[in-house]
Amino acid sequence: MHILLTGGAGFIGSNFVHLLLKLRPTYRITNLDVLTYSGNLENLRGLEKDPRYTFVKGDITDEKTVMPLIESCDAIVHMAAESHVDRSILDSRPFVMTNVIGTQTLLDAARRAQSKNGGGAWMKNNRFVYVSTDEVYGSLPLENPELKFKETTPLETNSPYSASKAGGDLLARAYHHTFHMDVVTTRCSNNFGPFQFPEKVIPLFVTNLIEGKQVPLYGDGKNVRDWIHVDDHCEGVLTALEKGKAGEVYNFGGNNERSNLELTHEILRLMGKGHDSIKPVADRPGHDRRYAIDCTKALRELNWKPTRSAWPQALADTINWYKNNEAWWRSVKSGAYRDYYTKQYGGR
Ligand code: NAD
Ligand code: TDX
Repeated sequence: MHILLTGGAGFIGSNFVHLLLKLRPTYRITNLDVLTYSGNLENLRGLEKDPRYTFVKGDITDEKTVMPLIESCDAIVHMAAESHVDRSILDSRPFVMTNVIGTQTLLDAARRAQSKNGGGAWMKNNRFVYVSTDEVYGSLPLENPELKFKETTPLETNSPYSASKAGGDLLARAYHHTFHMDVVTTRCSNNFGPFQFPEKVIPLFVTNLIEGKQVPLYGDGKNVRDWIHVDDHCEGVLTALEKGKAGEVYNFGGNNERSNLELTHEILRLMGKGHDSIKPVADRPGHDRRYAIDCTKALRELNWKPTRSAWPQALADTINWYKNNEAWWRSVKSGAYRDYYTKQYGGR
């Protein structure tokens, strides 16, 4: 099996590459990534000489780049995206370009591609996995803790990020319906783990605390997220690729709901810091209140369940990874990140 992975130099993509080469030693993987601020080849260090792995620098919106790559692979796992909600609030255009036009470019190239070795239309025998997010379902109220997102929950996007991801979901659905393409969509909750860009809340807070800084908590801190370890998500994507049914959507979550205040207290406790390290800041505009995922379909149909997400151990291991990999995040924080945050938020 030869997989074309998009966005493999990012947080989830690079973890997917490492996991796949470990779990499926006979698979080959080609990583197509344009290396935006969040793409980092350091995440894949050591793989340069692995004959099973190839890196191609290129943009998913460029049809000339993607077509030959699709024609030489057996499946596509599409993860490339602009992924940060706060950035989408400041400027939504790159989100529409990559998350909508990029997804359309890939789907359309896959529809028109020929299989390698003259095997007819690529889409007849090969699968396209679209990696989406639980944010496409919108927001749940805090008052009804029993409510969770199911695959049948209507899409009700609130941020430019989630709207652009949902554009991809709808295109993926349409290409299955109209052209009978073998498309499977996955929707996962908030990931944590190694190599996450320190603009997302966990690596931002952990690295700020190592640097002796405060952590900027948005609004009243009561917003809830369901945290899943990135390896559980990556295994979910792999099972969707191997066992999912064409045209279906699968939710993945960690069964690990926490308010941001609970998350922050847990990080402070594990890092031996006090409440005075919290800096309350203005809320994110349009901030979704609660995400919670019902992943019983993935358990029932894919035999998938999260096994590495349980706290406090998984969170403590992640904190230790950032403590042990200071060079990685310091170089990230001193470059694109610093310029961006200094400009937008005065360097918090
Ligand atoms: P990330 O920002 O860390 O990585 C995104 C990668 O995509 C980067 O390597 C970047 O260089 C690449 N990329 C961006 N635009 C591109 C383009 N036009 N062409 C080629 N490559 C491009 O993001 P992540 O957190 O690893 O998220 C990966 C995927 O998973 C995204 O589709 C995201 O929507 C989805 N997702 C993320 C989470 C989460 O908690 N992080 C949860 C659910 C779903
Ligand atoms: O400085 C901060 N302070 C804060 O209180 C940041 C960056 C975030 N937060 C809050 C906002 C959210 O309620 O923490 C929560 C998590 O924020 P993010 O890490 O930015 O994640 P979120 O907005 O929930 O989106 C993430 O999960 C779904 C990913 O970034 C998406 O790519 C994914 O699709």
